[in-house]
Amino acid sequence: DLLHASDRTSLSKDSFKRAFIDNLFYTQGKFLQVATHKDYYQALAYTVRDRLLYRWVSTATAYTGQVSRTVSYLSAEFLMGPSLGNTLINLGILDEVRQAVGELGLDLTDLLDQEAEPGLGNGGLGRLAACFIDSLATLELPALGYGIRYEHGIFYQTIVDGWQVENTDNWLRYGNPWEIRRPEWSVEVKIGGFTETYTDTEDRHRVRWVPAKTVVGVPFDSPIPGYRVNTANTLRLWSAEATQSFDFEVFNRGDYLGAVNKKVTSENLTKILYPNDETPQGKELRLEQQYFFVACSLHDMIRILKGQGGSIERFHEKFAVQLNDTHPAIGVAELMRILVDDYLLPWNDAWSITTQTFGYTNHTLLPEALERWPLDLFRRLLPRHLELIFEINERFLHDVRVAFLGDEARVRALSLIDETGERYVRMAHLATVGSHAVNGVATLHSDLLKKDVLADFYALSPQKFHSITNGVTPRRWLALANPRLCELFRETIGDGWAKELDQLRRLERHADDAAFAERWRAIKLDNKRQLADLIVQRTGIEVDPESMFDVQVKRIHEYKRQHLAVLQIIAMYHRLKSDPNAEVLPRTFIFSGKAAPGYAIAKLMIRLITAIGDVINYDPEVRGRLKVVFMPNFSVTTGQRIYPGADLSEQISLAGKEASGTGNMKFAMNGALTIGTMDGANIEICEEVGSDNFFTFGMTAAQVEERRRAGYDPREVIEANPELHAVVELIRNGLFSRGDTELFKPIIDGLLWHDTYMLAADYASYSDCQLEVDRAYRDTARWTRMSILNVARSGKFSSDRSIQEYADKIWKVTPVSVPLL
Ligand code: 26R
Repeated sequence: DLLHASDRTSLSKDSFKRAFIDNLFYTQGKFLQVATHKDYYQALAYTVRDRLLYRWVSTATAYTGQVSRTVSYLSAEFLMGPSLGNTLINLGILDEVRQAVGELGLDLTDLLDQEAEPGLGNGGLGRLAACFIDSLATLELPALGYGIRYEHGIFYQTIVDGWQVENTDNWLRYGNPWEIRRPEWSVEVKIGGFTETYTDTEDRHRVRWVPAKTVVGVPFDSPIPGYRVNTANTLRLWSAEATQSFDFEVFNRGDYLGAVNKKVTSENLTKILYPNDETPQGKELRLEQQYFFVACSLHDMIRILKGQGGSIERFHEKFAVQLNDTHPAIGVAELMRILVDDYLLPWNDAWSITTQTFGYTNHTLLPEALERWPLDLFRRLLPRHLELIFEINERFLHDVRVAFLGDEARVRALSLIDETGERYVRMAHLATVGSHAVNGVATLHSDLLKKDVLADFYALSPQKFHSITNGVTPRRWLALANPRLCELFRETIGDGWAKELDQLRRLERHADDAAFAERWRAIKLDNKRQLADLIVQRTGIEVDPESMFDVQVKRIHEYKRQHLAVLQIIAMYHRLKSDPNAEVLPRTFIFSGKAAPGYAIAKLMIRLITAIGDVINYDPEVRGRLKVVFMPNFSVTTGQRIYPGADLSEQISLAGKEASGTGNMKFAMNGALTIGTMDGANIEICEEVGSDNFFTFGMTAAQVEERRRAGYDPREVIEANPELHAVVELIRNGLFSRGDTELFKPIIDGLLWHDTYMLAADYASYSDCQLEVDRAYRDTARWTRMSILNVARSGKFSSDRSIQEYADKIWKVTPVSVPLL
């Protein structure tokens, strides 16, 4: 009763205003005359947080008495994006709060813009984790997100002279009002050292791990509110700190600098997020990070289990632990270590608990992204875990020999240890063997997993394999990002769609309504105007909102083929130059995305994009009909402004390479049409919206394989295609590099001599398809209809659907409704 109607919980406007002023005074120590926008933001954040904490405490209370299963989503990355706007949406108080701060003379949008983005992820995988915890809370499923509180997230990208420059991200600079430090739940993590055998009191042979150092993991909790439910789950991120006792020991020996140094070394552990570029080889700190957060998280789950009076034998009944790729796969060995060494469970019992606990999601087929750790490095950091992995492997390979009657080729292929050259631990194999369920993230990707990367595992245990197509949260990617479109939804079909995205189907019957189409176009145009403002502000380039906004935003990578789009843009430019009166549909090409700092070709691809922009944007003969823009520092925040303003979504990876893609879904639900290959979730988007409303081109994954088998020669293809040939020559001759014929040579040579991602093979098909796009866009009514149908049929791509599938097929968890205290 103490909580009711207080200024910390009430959602009424007046109460909110009082609380806001209160926080400005008593948490920020400021008053209206001297407060900055940052102060107002902080005061608002704390005001909203109080309302959130009320739900959080209610949720924790509801869960404590419960015997139901909890999902632990283990992910090295959570790319959350700013919290304030999303929290206002999920609590259902956005409009009231806009009014409340308005009455105090403030503009909510300005305040929302103050929040630093926690960029604790690289891209798709990290953002998926963020969408998933939003959906878990919305579906009222008990869940914890476990990850790493990096002090510096993904680097901040600027463009200098057309090149990417990386700047350190410092998201914690002004503090983070959404987190609560919980030192009382700190965990000591041991690393390094050696193992020794001993005989226990019952005369059994045991192994003891004598670690070299200890690091303390301190949890920082953030509440994750569901959409218009009382549930607020927890995101628990671990931060590394030095142990006190450890410092004193060295200090007492008089080695002050040594003590400080060791402290600094420990705290380095969670300093920085690794960009997904370098192969994992030799990245010792990365393995340490992975072990650190996994060990902390498993320890935390056991604390929770014990707190509820549960016994360790029931661990798997209390927790369903999902491994987001192989980054947390060391958890399999760690849980075995805890059960076997600390709790002295028999091996088979421990193994049964472990495999019933874990599920593993694979996110990539690219061989260079499959994690392998050199044995020496692994032994140096985790000597006991390596022994356990050997033991797991021995028992597993015994089963393999039984199943395949001594087929030693299979044994080598399946082994957890790669012994083809230098020896490695194969993390995908550890994750697969240690889990009861393995899943891909789109239908094609799951099929390819079964056919290629994990084919031998599939032959051995086909029942383990699942496919769960990714999804994105409509709360952030529609309700928050595209308020104008959502207002039209509300007037037309109500607001049930935000929780049941399939309800967007009700828009279908308006697809041929001229007045509705008119409003639809006006909204898109408004969104494009806003995007154009942002573009000029960030790049200085003026773009015409009436032109088609053709957008490709994602990490810069050869397999994603941003340079295929570049080739095509140059062809259009060439057409215009050859005939200045040529009918060229005005287009604005918008690129955005980060290249991994160590990935030279990807950085050169950015340089190529900015280079063609520098020529095309300022060529008077083009008369503004073509513009090429590279928006710096793609992030959740900029994404929220880009997707709603897009007409065309470029999803042009080589078929078989993009596991799923999730940007493709965000575009479609915001009314952009897709030009895409039959890759990842593009296939399913095309299926849902109908092939009449989707522009497909290029080889299928099967055709790619066939073509490669037949012997692929890119030069032959380029030679035979005058348009493509001309484009390659223009780049090669230095048209976009002031005559410098060396600058783009690595890209051109790659194209001519290897063309690993088969741009040449797909070029003609892509170019033809773009002409089809032009034709469709010229027919305004047709385009609008297609756009409406894309949105109306995008319901499948809600992460609520994905999470429901995980809950049913893999986790076997059911909702727990939370009463407010
Ligand atoms: C091991 C290390 C070098 C590393 C490689 C790759 C670390 C992180 C990555 C990121 C990968 C695994 C990733 O983000 N994959 C993306 O996952 C998305 C969510 O499932 C998919 O939509 C997307 O297709 C896929 O590329």
